[in-house]
Amino acid sequence: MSRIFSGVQPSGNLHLGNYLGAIRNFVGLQEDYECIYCAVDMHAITVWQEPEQLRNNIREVAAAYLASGVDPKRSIIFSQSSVSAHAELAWIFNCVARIGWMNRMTQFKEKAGKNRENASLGLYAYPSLMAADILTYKATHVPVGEDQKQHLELTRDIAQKFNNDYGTETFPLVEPLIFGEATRVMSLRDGSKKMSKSDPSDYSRITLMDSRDDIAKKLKKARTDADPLPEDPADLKDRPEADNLVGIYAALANVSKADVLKEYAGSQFSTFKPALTDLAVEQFGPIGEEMKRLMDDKAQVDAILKDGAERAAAIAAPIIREVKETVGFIVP
Ligand code: AQP
Repeated sequence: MSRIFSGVQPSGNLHLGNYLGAIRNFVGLQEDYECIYCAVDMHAITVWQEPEQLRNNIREVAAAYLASGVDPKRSIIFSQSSVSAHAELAWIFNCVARIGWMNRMTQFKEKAGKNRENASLGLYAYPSLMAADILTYKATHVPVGEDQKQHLELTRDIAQKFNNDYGTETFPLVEPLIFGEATRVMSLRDGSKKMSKSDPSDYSRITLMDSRDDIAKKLKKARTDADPLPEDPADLKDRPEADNLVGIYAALANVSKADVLKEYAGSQFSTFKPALTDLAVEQFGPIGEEMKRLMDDKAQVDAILKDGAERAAAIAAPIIREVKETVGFIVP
């Protein structure tokens, strides 16, 4: 059976983009793949995290997986730092990857901003750790949003260079799995920026734990233009904010943008936004409730994370051993 690995950073404010781009798809994949889902806490500390808040955010990611329908008996749910193979393989990959490859990563440029000299070394080496996350388990498929495509290409480059350098077939070349109409959900305040946990404006995103009132308020304030919705999705091309809201509706309703426009062509946003609010509340209401319940039951979440860490470590152990022997380390 092919193996899936994917992760979400526990950096708080889990949002609609994380859900539609990643978490929602994790559930269905359990039918056909062996799935390993991680709270990637070592990635999160590439930018400053308050320790107590981080612990809470790790549980929030686990709760989001569980509340969305990931079954912890069938799939593995754990935190990255609890399996040391990730860090060990990341170091080996730091020695395989080239500086020039890292220099091309657009996410580093976006996240480091203008003050690049002051960014952490971890933020720069992030894609190498991401490659290690996936290849520690020799995963073959990775469900992600569009924004992670470049990092997955780099994972393939690292795997290929490792295999070539050592003359082995150690690592598979992973394939991204990108689903649906909202593979890149944009900010509600600015249709040119992706929806993100770290955006300073709460109004830029809908989070999984938002109440009905929060969702209604945020969608009401969401930036749009003055025109009614068109009939043809192609006419949304130069209307990024409108395109984003139609894409979100389509993804939540599991239909195409064309289907949404069949129903709402000619409507103003004053009609469309309340309909979108109802749809979002219908989907996120139960997930948010269950997340809150789980977050109040730390013992249950921690037990699931512990069990997941043990099962993940058992898969990683022979792989990391093989890699160390290939590199020429003496493995006691
Ligand atoms: N806006 C988005 N649209 C679709 N998918 C998205 N993802 C993130 N943002 C969007 C997908 O969510 C998964 C987890 O992402 P992450 O936690 O690793 O971090 P990120 O991609 O850096 O996401 P954020 O939310 O923007 O966090 P910050 O603000 O901390 O950088 C990934 O599969 C990603 O594709």
